[in-house]
Amino acid sequence: MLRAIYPGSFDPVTNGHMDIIERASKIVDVLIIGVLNNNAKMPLFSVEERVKMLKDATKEFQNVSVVPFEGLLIDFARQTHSRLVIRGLRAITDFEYELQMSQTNHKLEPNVETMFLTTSIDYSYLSSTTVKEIAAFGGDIEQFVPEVVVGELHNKIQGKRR
Ligand code: COD
Repeated sequence: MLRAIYPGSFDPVTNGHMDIIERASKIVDVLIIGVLNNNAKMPLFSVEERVKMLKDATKEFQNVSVVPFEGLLIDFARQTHSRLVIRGLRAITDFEYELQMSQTNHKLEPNVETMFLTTSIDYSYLSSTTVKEIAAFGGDIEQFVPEVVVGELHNKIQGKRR
């Protein structure tokens, strides 16, 4: 049985992440989405909020689960008995960081491999950061994120303005 983790900040989950989740879930037997719990990164959403949105967005996928994690990614892979780390690659700008991360993780744990799925053309420009910026300026984000995120992001931004 092939178990994989798809780790990230998911602040918040976008349709680019969803595309990777859907495609990866067809390749592996079990896909565990790991949501980084690290306040030093100053996320807009708490880890509980990010996990909740992801659970809602992925509820139709039978072999996908969502859990928070802290500390080293490779320890999370060991704890979940996963042999594979899934990452998405958008542009050449992602490559340097991803290469360094996958090589470091492989040094730390040679039994865990990283597999990259290249972004779909439809989502190659999309990031959580741009979605937050569009929402902050009152733009329409419906085409960029799962339905659950639309309301949560507007509420969060309005709450910050109060
Ligand atoms: N299309 C395709 N893929 C996408 C898109 C898109 N539009 N948008 C994002 N992605 C991919 C990203 O490339 C990434 O692979 C994944 O989705 C998650 O993206 P993010 O931005 O939510 O998550 P990151 O990149 O911030 O996650 C970083 C980690 C949490 C994985 C990293 O910080 C980590 O491993 N932290 C734990 C500490 C650790 O182990 N450090 C040592 C590692 S060397």
